[in-house]
Formats: sequence, C-alpha cells, structure tokens
Amino acid sequence: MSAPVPPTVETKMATRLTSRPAFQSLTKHFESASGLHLRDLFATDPKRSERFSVDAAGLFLDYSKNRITDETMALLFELARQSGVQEHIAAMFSGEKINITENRSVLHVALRSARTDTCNVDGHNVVPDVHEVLDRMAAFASRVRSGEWKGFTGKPIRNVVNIGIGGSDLGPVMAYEALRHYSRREMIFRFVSNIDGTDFAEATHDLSPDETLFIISSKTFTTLETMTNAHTARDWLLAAAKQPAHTAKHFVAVSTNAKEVSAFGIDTANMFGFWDWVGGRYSMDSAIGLSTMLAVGPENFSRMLSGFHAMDTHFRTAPLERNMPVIMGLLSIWYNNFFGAQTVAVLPYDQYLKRFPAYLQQLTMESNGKSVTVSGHRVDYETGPIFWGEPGTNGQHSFYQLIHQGTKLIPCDFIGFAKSLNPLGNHHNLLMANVFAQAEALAFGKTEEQVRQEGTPEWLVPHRTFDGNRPSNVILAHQLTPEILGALVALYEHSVFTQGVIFSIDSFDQWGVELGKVLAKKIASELAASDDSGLNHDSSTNALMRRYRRERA
Ligand code: G6Q
Repeated sequence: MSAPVPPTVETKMATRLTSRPAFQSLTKHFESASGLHLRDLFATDPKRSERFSVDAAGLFLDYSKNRITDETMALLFELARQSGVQEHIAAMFSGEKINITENRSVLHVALRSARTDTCNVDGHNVVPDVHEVLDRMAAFASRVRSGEWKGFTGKPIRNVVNIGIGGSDLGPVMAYEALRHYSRREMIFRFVSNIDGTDFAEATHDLSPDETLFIISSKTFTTLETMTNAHTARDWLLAAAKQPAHTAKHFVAVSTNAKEVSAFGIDTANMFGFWDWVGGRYSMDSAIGLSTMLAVGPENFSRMLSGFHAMDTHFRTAPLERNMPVIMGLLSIWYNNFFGAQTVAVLPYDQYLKRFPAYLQQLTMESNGKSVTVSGHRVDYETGPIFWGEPGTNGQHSFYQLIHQGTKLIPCDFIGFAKSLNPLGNHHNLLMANVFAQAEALAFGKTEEQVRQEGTPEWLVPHRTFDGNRPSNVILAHQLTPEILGALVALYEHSVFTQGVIFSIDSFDQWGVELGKVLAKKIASELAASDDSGLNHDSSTNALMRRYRRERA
C-alpha cells in the first residue's frame, strides 16, 4: 500500500470536534433543551410537524418527534458547516482519496451513476467501467434466468448460492429479502457466509448439484470463511459432476482479485469485477449484487440503482437545511454526543425488510466504530452509536418495553409504507396503526393524571405511567419498490458519512475486521497440530485450546 496522503479537506476536520464553536454552543444549548418535553413543544407549535419534515427521492421523513427546537437545528447545521460536511461531500463525489488510511477514493456513488456521468479516480473516468460490468452482469443474468445457461447435465440453473461474508453477504441477503416480491419465484436463492459447516450443509442439503450455481463473492478472494466455503462447494459439486471441467458451468466469481480467482479455478471470463474504491459494506450495488440481479432481473436492479442515484443527487445538491441524510446524521449526533444515548433502534414495519437492521449494523458500526481521528488523535467524545432492531410489530412484543419505560434513551427510526405489496384484509392498516401509535406513545407518554382518570388504583399508577419524551424519526414511502430500497440504503449511507465527517474519523477503513482475519489463522494452525507443544498464549487460551483438543479427540 502506498503512503496515505491526507486529503485537502482534512484541514477543517483537524479542529477537534469539541473545540468547534458550534459544538460548544450546542453544549450550552443542551442545558436548557434537554429539559424540554415533546408534549410542550407540540402544544405550543401547531406547525411543528410541517417545519420538521422533508421529502427526498420518494422518502418522507418526519423528524418533528425529536427533542429539538429551531435553535437546536440551526446549531447542528452550523456544526455541519464548521466540520466541513459540504466540502467532504464534494470531495467524495469528485473521487478525492478521503479513505486516508487506505489511500483510496470512496466512490460507491459512481456505481449508480448514469451512463453519461463522469467520476474520475486518478484522472480516469470510472463510469464506463461500471456500466461495462453492469452490462455483463445483465447479459449473464438473462442467460441464467431464461434457462439458456445450463448445468453439467444440460438442465437449467434453478438454485443460486451466494458464498461471501460481511459486505459480500449482508447487502445481497438484505436486498434479496427486501425485493423478494419482485424475484423469480421458480428459482431458489441461498446465502452461505459462516465458516461453521452447518451454514453450507443446511443451505445445500435439498439442492441438486446439476441445477446449482455458486457465486463466490469476495473483494479480496482471500477471506478464510469464503474460501473455505468455496472449496467445500467445489467438492460438493464434484462429488456429483466428477469431472473438474464441469465446475465452469457452476461457479462464477465476484471480486477485485483476478489472480486469486484464476488460482481457484474460475475462468476470469466468468468473473465480475469491481474496484478498490468500493468498500465491502458499500458494495451491494456493485457486482456483489449479482445474486440480487439474478433474483429480480436486470431491469429491477437498474430501478434500484436509480433510487440510490436519486438520493445521491439529493445529498450532493440539497442545502444542509433540507438535506435528509444530513438531518438524520445530525440528529444522531445530537443524541449520541449530547444526550449520551448509546444506541439507535431501527424498526422497519415491513416483513420484507427483516434483514435491514442487520445490514445497517455493519454499515453504521463498521464505518463509525473508530476512536482515532483522521489526524491520528484519540477522540475525547463518543463516536458511532450501536445500531440494532427488528421488524415491527414483532419487536413490540419483546424489547419495546425498555424503550417505553426503561432508564435508557433510545432514539428510534420507524420505517413504513403507504401501500402493502401483499394487501390482505385489514393487515396493512393494522400494521401502520402500530407505527403511528408507537411513535406517538413514545413522544407523549401517559401522565399520572391520565392513568388515574382511567380508574387505576393508586399503587399501580407509577407502573402504568409513561414519561414520554422518547424521540423518533418516521420514514414513510409509498411502497417498497426497488427504487425506494435504493433510496433508503443511500439515505443511511450518507447519514453515516455525515456523522463520520463530524467525528473527524475515517468511515471507510476497517482495521478491526482485518485484525480478526489474521488472528484466527495462527490459532487454526495450532489447533490442527496433534501434540501439545508450541502453545504460547496466555494461560486461559492455552487451557481452552488443550481442552478443545482433548474433547475433540
Ligand atoms: C466491509 C468489510 C468486510 C468485508 C468482508 C469480506 O466493509 O471490509 O465486512 O466485506 O470481510 O471481505 P471480502 O469481500 O474481501 O471477502
């Protein structure tokens, strides 16, 4: 890797977050603002929801149920300005190497650019490269979906198994689940990520090898889990196909590493490439999305890209005050850095989005889980919050209790749609009634007087009282279409970006993940040995490894 060169935009970020004047003004403002109750804020301001809401790329965000005033927002926008958010947006879109620790551009936005756009990396326009790969993916997907691409017995492919992990898995799984309504129902899609052999065994136990296509998805093509699963997949296929030449019909690769792809035995003609300026967790709209395209077809995939692009354009051009990802990012900063909230709950009221919180966990926590600034200084403030969540209404019957009445402040993002893709009876009205009711109850609670008026005995009153003043965003869209999925993902990508800029961190590296990749390799080779010599870990690790060896034997 060449020596990292700090980008020109680094100067603004170099001022410590806590020393920026807007941060200090917000600290002072927090003293009074934290005491305000949403009940009073709404009672004294009938236009509050109108003022604190914004439309972009088919999404509507109501952020009025946040513990903010006009002054809060003005100071947060000022913080964005003083942190150089606008300059960083421009730097990202112009291909500047803002991933400084890896000396790379960050151009996932180029993956969804129009054919006629220009995005330069080191003076080279990458947009034609992006579209060349998209065209090859579309041609391949059409051959598989039409049945023209045949397996070793001459039968068409019916099963597609994506093998990948982290960014090469979570996006494809989430997108497949989210767009299932648009998918080819006669085909089966499975995803293998874990190095636990159970994952592979369960994903393939009912599949016929001659009708199965494996997509080996790995940016580096060296990741232990993925390569182990890929070799197991080849053995599984060969047990039925017998001749190694047959694997060509059943394996394709998605990677940036042509050399390793060839070494594995996949013809690079069957490889779909991407580039080092696409981070793993930002890659579901690159060739890593091949399984998505096979499931929903090239046209729906392209609709998804256009949704991403619409949100990108909004992020790049809208003023901070009307910029949805910027607003979401700033609200997150408000709770994380001033209220001391540790987590954010993402609550999609759509069963198709059941993997969306898991996807967001990687996007947000791998990006902003850092404690050193771009200038190499340890932060003296909180960085990325913990993201978690479950689809509604299921979560209501488990952890919502803590959100309503626990001692922790948990800002929530509710996501809902006006129209269901499966309009059955009155299900959808009931589903959405829960979105509105939950956000309302969290904000306004139930006072002791209200509880008494319901005839509650005095000793039960404290238990049935809800303080309220628990903040939430509500994101509404017309229907879960491919475009809306793209816009939603881009919304969170850019919100994460905004927060990362304010934290002055590199949101695009992942040294913690790299560490994990190295650590297990040493112990794995030691576990393979049969004798007890050479264990020089701490006493706990040595004892655990010895016990494992004994019990395994
Ligand atoms: C994502 C991370 C990480 C990565 C996986 C898989 O941003 O870098 O989650 O996607 O470790 O890596 P490969 O695609 O190289 O196998």
